[in-house]
Amino acid sequence: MRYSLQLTVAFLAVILFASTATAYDYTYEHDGTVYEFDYGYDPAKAMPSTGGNMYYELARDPAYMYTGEYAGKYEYYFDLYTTGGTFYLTDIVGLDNGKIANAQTERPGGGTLNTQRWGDPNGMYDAWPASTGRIMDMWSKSVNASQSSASAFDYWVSSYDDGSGGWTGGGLGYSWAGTDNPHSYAEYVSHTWWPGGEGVWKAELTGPGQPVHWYYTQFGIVPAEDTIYMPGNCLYWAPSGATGLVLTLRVIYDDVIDPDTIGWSMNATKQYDILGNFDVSEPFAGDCDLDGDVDWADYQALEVGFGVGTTWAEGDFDGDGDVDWSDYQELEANFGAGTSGIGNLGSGEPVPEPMTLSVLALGAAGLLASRRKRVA
Ligand SMILES: [Ca+2]
Ligand SMILES: [Ca+2]
Ligand SMILES: [Ca+2]
Ligand SMILES: [Ca+2]
Repeated sequence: MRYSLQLTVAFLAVILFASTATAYDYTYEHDGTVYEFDYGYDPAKAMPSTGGNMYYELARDPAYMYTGEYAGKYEYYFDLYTTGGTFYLTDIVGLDNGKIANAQTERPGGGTLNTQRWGDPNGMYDAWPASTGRIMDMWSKSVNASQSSASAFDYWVSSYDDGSGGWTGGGLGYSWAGTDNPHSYAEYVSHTWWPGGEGVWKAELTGPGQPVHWYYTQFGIVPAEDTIYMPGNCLYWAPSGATGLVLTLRVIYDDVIDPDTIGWSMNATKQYDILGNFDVSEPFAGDCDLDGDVDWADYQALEVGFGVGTTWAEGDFDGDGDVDWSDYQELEANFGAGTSGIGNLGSGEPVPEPMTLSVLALGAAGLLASRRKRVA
């Protein structure tokens, strides 16, 4: 029985691998043409519908967060590439900024978060509206060397090049450690025209009707939707021909993001598409081994992890760092789901199997009792 189960799992794994292996990471359809792309730099991705001389792309497929402080949410990495063009700032538009979990909305040092002001000859910073927040996980190769302006604008905080060729971060209550940029420092291109070598300043959150940036104000741009904007002073004067990866932005979002509802631009409206595969494989609670079903093998994994496990694979489906009765109940509720076929994530109806479930319940109850005894 056990042997045949392993055989079956192995067989299904082979099928799964074979059926999902494709030559490209994702496809992009526009005006009836289907493009096939891999993640990364490719000048062919820069087209009118994606920005012309630059483009935004996911760094990789989005991921469901199984554990940790963002358990139950979704992780997206947005990359900005340039093919040699220049720009002043960029926006990602159409997200609900209230659903961005890795945003800082209060200034750790007190007071309100300053906005990304520049070109204000009178220093009337107080006249500018406060920022509604900023995203804490952002990488670019350069950083503004001017600490006075950095603190004035509240942006000396994102992950940045510390001058020694690596990443650093910190400040204002934020610790960079633990983030997971899929790129290395060496993958980013430098934009160092501006004295001090500023790169991208920060990812600031603003709401509808809040033209917080000097550029917006000068040109009468008023965002109609929630916006993440990334001013990049030197990017505007980027050396002609500079190409490659400019910045990466990590967004932890409460929901799955529909790519049709978002876009990027330089004027706070959805001008261009964001490339990438936005599909998220969200597992059944109970699917310890992430093979698309909730079955006996998953139960056994939970059994081993019961009372001691801390990860999804060990049975922590609710992401609270333990494997206990509530996790077991989630498995029980989904037991049998997905057994009709691998790759049917999200479509499987739980299959009632009273005999098996009662056995499971007895087993879990027994476990619980024995552990209570041990504690007592
Ligand atoms: Ca499973
Ligand atoms: Ca299975
Ligand atoms: Ca748990
Ligand atoms: Ca618990």
